[in-house]
Amino acid sequence: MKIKKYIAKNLTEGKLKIKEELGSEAVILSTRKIKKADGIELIEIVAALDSDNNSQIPKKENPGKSRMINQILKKNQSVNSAGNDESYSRLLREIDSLKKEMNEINDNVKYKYAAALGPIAGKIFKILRKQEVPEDIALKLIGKTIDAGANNNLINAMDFIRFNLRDYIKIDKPLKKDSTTQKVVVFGGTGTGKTTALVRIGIISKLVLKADITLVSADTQKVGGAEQLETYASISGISFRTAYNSDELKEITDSEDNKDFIFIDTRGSNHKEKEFIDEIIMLADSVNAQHRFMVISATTAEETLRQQLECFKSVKPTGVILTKLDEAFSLGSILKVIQEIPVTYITTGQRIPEDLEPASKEMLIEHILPKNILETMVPEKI
Ligand SMILES: Nc1nc2c(ncn2[C@@H]2O[C@H](COP(=O)(O)OP(=O)(O)OP(=O)(O)O)[C@@H](O)[C@H]2O)c(=O)[nH]1
Ligand SMILES: [Mg+2]
Repeated sequence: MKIKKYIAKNLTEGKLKIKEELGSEAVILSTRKIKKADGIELIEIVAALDSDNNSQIPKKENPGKSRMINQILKKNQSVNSAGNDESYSRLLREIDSLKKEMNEINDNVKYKYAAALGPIAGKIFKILRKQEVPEDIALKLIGKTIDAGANNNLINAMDFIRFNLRDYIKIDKPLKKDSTTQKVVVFGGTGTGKTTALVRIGIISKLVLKADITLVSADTQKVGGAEQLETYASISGISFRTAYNSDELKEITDSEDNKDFIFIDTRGSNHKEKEFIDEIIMLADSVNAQHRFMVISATTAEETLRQQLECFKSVKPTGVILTKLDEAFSLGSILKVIQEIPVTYITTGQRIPEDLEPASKEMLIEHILPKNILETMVPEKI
């Protein structure tokens, strides 16, 4: 891990410096404002780059398969050191065929219903599962396609499925001013994009809705957590407060009751920690937060998503902010969440505030099942 401190005039300049020196994989650990002797304000940013940057490492494969491959590799090493070329290439062939076999087994499990569904419905099933659409939803969609007689050819069937995906997506409208002070809490797993999403919504509310707003950080446990939000607030000319517990948060919201919105940032943590979930519930309940946005990264694995949904339900989320759509490979698994809780906003990059949009069914369907999906798939693979 390489850690470096940067001093810059503002966050944008600092980010540029970091990108130039550490590259785009670097992460910002903390930010704080500092004052020079002449009174000029600067920003100190601490950034880090994991030297064993593992973003290129493929997903963990079947442990049994890894064990077998490791055994072969071990064998391979000893044979290779003995200089036996013939055995060496035989072992490489063995590994290759083992990999193929394992891939076939994985496919057979993932696409287990494909053969029974017949040629067209079977292909659709494979496509939906490749896009990570949960098995039960894929089967329901196919059932509907067959019932409607829309499975006579693949193109028509896919259009029908795309249209019917709407039934599995809930959408909510973005925030609007009213006569009350609306309290908005964001919560979710670590690094999902809570703080940046909150800042974006805050800036857009201020600029587009002409709303009077305050940003509050209740993320006081993480080093630099509150400072990150404070920096954004000061750059955007938005008032900022820090709350160390739910009593302080209540005092702040009571004293700011002339505002249109009070946006509350919380710390990210492991959803499996009950203490963390209780803390979020306490914060949101103490101020009667009307909007409770669960922030979910579109890159989250299917099983983690399922667990997060289960654990965060007790916070009574009113909406989802779906982040990092630009980084997601396939989005089908998100259906499990968004068929229950409406998506309000999506984010598609790191720019603040530009990369935030109100959610729409059409756009989500395009991410889950792109119109050109049949052109992009290798025919023999479906
Ligand atoms: N590519 C991409 N990056 C994003 C997006 N949204 C946020 N990020 C980046 O994700 C990183 C984490 O964002 P934060 O807003 O700090 O996440 P957080 O959930 O507040 O993090 P913690 O408070 O540490 O749990 C930052 O580098 C953001 O720029 C997005 O839509 N796309
Ligand atoms: Mg944060």
